[in-house]
Parts: sequence; structure tokens; C-alpha cells
Amino acid sequence: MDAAAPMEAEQRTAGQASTSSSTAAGPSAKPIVVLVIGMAGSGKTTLIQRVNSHMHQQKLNGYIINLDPAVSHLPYGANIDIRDTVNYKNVMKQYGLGPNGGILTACNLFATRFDQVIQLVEKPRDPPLQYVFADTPGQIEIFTWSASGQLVTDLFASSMPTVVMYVIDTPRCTAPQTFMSNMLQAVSILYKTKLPMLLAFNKVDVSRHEFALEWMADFEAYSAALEADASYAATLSRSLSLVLEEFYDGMRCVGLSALTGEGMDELFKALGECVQEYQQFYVPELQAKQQRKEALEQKRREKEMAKLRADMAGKASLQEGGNAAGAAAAGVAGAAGRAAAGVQQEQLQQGLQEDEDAEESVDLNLSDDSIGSDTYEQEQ
Ligand SMILES: Nc1nc2c(ncn2[C@@H]2O[C@H](COP(=O)(O)OP(=O)(O)OP(=O)(O)O)[C@@H](O)[C@H]2O)c(=O)[nH]1
Ligand SMILES: [Mg+2]
Repeated sequence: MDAAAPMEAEQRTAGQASTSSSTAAGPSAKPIVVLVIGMAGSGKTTLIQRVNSHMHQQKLNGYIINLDPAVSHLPYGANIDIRDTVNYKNVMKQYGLGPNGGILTACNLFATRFDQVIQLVEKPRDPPLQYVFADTPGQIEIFTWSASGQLVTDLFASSMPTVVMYVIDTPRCTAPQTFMSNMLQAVSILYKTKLPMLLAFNKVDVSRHEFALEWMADFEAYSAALEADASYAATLSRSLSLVLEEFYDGMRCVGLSALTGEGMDELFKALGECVQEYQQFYVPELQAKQQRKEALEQKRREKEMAKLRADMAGKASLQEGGNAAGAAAAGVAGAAGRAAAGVQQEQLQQGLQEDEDAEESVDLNLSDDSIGSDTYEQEQ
């Protein structure tokens, strides 16, 4: 893997999408990060191509990151492309993996350098960036249920307003049970990322998405669509539809066509609303999480300091005992005894000094290992 690759790739394509003088987000505002996630073939890449040309048209300052190592052709100019850093076919050969293992490992390798990507995105620009779109692999679980996906999501979400755009292949959702599978996938992503989400019903040029909106708004309508089906799966879908009412209620939905460009204005409007949700719910949650971590660290430090003080007190009383013994010996054995007591005291002093030195390193150790493990417990 080439360490400098994200930088080089960015320099190579810098400015491709950055032509705007419009600063709708404000000069000091951070860009809105949109993680484009969806099932294979739902149209994520084509949609980003459409979004890219819309941003050029509207003079919005955008930035595109491709996180799919297996894509053979990109219809847009990515500012950062994972393929410039890691070749998933080489990874497959090197580690003896199949295609999915290769893609997953390539993503994991790239994620280890993702702090560089964040730095590039955060680099001051004039005019500043307004939107960052990230294209993800078609194998949805490679991003949503992997360490790399989690890392990328967390790094973005803790630095910039971040939104998940879940792309749905509308024509393939017209069957009520396929629709339900897609909704369950969306719920699981929402549950995993806890970020504001937008449902993007793509390919409305082939099939309008109003049926989906109706099913989401009206349980009876969804139930009626399943009426002829008395199978176990249909009954389960009916029950799930009731359970999902709350999920449907707060969900923003837009109908889009990557092919014709329909729905682009609605998409950007909905993204703005998602950012408000991010500020309102995610930021306080993030701050609370940080405070919990700090409190945990502080508690652990105090505990270790108390333990150390107790050890020191024990050593000091030992030292006093040593002095008394030295004095008694001096009384009996004269100068030789006094010398022996002096040596003993010196050794004890040296011991204490060593402990004091050790205090610093114990303290430092604390802030590394223990905090990590405790945080992990807390997160569980
Ligand atoms: N009719 C129509 N076809 C579309 C639309 N968006 C994408 N497609 C087609 O859907 C197919 C898949 O599109 P991609 O953009 O490659 O989908 P993807 O989600 O990136 O695919 P993976 O990355 O492989 O998961 C292509 O043949 C596109 O031309 C759309 O809005 N309307
Ligand atoms: Mg794609």
C-alpha cells in the first residue's frame, strides 16, 4: 500500500468539483458528509455522478471519495480513490482470499490511513467545501458491518456533520416483501451508525416511488398489498410493518433518478434537514460519550494514585522501623552500627526514590492500556 497515495490522488484531482464561489454553508462551516450506502446495483455510483454534475451546475463546492476498491470504471472524477492506494486483486493474491475477503481487507488497509483523508477534507480552502460524497462497495455488509466501515463512519461523524443516504432500487421494491427486506436493512444501518438517515428511492424513471410512501404512511395499505399472500413471510411482514411505524415516521424520503436528474433539489433540501438532526441529536450524544470517557479515565487515575500512596505509606513506616533499628544497633555496636544503619536508610531512600520515578511511568501506563480496556467495557 502506498502511504502517500491519498495525498497524491487528491492533488491530482483537486479542483475538479471545486469551482464554486457559493458559500451557502458559510465560510467557516464544515462540509456535510454523505455516506452513500445501498444494496448492489441500487445505483449509488450513477447517483453520485448525477449529484456531481448537479453540484457543478449549482456552483456548490463538492468533494467525492470512492471507497469501493472493486469498481472497474468510475463515471465521475473522484478527489480521493481507494484504488490509488490499494489494489484489491493483489490483496486477494497476497493473503489467499476470495473476492469479498479481498475487498474487505483492502477497505481495512485503507481505513488505517483514513486520518489522512480527514485531514485532506478538513484542509482550509477558499471557497470552503460544502459537500463530501462517499461511494461505498456494493457488498453492503463490507461497509456497514466491518471494522473499516465503523472507523470511517466514526471518524467522519466525530469531525463533520455526517448523513447516511440509503439508496433503494425502487423498481425492485414493488413487491411488498422485497420492500420489507430493504427497510429492515435500512433499520439495521440506522441502528449501527445512529446517524441521520435519508431514504433515496432511486430509478423513479422506471417505477414511481409513491407506492412505497403510501406503504410507509399507512399500515392498512401495506397490509392490503399482502392480502393475497397467507404465507408465514407475509404474516411476519405485516407484523414488522407495525413495528416499523416509528422508524417510518421520522424518516426523510426522496424520489430520485440518477438517469434523468429528477429530485436533485429535494435531495439537497433533505440533506440540510438531516444536518439539523445531526446537530440536535448526534452532537450532544457525542459530547456525552466523550465526557463519560474522560470521567472514566479520571476515576481510574485517582484509584491508581490512591493505591500508590498506600504503598508509599507502607514503605515510609518500614523506613521508620529501619531507622529505629539502626539507632539501637548504634547504641550497642558504636560507629560500625551507625554506619550500617546509615547504609540501610540510604537503601530505603533509594527505594522510595525509585518508587517516585515509577509513579510517573505507572501513571503513563494507565492512560494507555487501562483506559482502552475500560472504554471498551463501557461501549459494550
Ligand atoms: N433507469 C435507471 N437506471 C439506473 C439509475 N441509476 C442507476 N441505474 C443503472 O443501474 C445499474 C447499477 O448502477 P450503479 O451506479 O453501478 O449501481 P451501484 O449501486 O453503484 O452498484 P455496485 O457498486 O455494484 O453495488 C446501472 O446499469 C445503471 O445504469 C436510474 O436512476 N434509472
Ligand atoms: Mg458502485
